[in-house]
Amino acid sequence: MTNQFDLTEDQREIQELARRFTADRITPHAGEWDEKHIFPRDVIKEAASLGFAAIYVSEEAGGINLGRLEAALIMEAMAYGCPSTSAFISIHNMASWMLDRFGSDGLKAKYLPDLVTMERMASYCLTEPSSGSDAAALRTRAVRDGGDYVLTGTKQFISGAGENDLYLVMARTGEEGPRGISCFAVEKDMAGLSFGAQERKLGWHSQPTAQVNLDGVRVPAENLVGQEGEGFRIAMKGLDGGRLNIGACSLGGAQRCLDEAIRYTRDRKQFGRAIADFQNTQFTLADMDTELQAARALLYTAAAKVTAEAPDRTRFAAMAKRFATDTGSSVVDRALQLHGGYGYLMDYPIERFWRDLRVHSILEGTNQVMRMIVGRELVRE
Ligand code: FAD
Ligand code: 2MC
Repeated sequence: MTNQFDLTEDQREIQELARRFTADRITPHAGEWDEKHIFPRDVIKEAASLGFAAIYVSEEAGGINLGRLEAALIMEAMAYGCPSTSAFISIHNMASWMLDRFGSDGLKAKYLPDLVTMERMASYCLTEPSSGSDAAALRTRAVRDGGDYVLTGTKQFISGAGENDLYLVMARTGEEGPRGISCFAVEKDMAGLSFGAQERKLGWHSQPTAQVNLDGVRVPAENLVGQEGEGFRIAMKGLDGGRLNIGACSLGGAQRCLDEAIRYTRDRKQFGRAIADFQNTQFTLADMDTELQAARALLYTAAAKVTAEAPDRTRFAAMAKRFATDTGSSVVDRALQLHGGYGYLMDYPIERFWRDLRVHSILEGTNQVMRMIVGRELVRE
């Protein structure tokens, strides 16, 4: 029975690979990336060389064809060094999977070889200035004109905007609501595509965020991903996995802060003893560990359900995202408190994790929207 809850040998191996890569290539530099707003393109491409850019992309398309639990393990491991960089790679994975799963053979052949190596990097464009949580109200239009679609509209808060090479854009080809939405692969240098100024953010400094403006962009009809009207469902299916990964990024970041807090409270002395000796410290650490373990167990269960395409996968992914991101932020906050004033300084990594994890309760669907997804399903007749 106990084996049921253990990782397999293969899963441990991939986790170990991701941990080693993080320790060597991410952790030593993450503070500088944050402080100087450096986008570590080369290190991200190195992650791709390990297969981490196409974790659940099929082998025929060049991916490593693993499940969502393996993806969560990799994201969690990389977030131990830098949640922002790990999350960036997660979004690329989500977009690449959408192309692999729903794109035509021609579209896959055109883009996936460069996406799996991250020779080209991909963004996911759903949010608009007037539609965030209510994503199905989006206004960007795609009008068929001969062999092309002409796209016009604005996408807001797009991760990777300006740096990335391919944009999966959800746009309206038909009626109001979710059924009138289609998904398009738009290249960075297509005429009419431009980017807003880089947003100045609380965290996620190692990756760019900006508006994507589409001003009559002509996109060949073969760049439609899936069928007309399928775009919203494709976008939501992508997010089932994306939400797991964001939750995993919170778990990895919070685990790092818990480990830092254990180390720090053993060293730091007040009132003639290590602050780790105070019962308050031990109780706080105990709660942090307990809550992280609980969040991890839920997230891994949800990941197994998304891999298996279980009927309740969307509800579990939403539950796990909500719980892991709230728990992660709360654990980091307590780690900061245990560091006292030093936790507030950039000399220690905690404040960076505090800032980076904060946005995980907002993006890929706010935690209120996650509750809405879960609650609606619970009371559905
Ligand atoms: P709103 O939808 O306006 O919500 C404001 C508040 O109202 C929230 O607290 C929300 O929970 C609450 N609310 C809204 N509706 C309800 C309701 N029915 N019941 C209860 N409460 C409700 N989007 C992309 O498409 N691609 C990206 O790559 C991307 N990257 C991002 C990167 C960053 C750094 C950030 C900050 C955002 C990113 N986003 C991206 C957008 C993100 O998904 C949205 O910010 C998020 O979905 C919320 O939308 P909104 O900001 O418009 O807030
Ligand atoms: N998988 C498959 N299909 C899904 C689905 C899923 N996970 N979720 C919804 N659908 C289908 C659903 O079955 C329905 O199909 P049909 O028309 O055949 O009945 C259709 O999509 C519409 O779904 P809803 O009726 O649930 O649509 P509604 O508009 O009521 O609510 C909601 C959808 C609120 C769940 C969605 O708008 C949402 O998730 N909002 C949050 C937006 C969001 O997460 N943005 C993240 C942007 S990306 C980001 O932040 C990054 C950092 C990358």
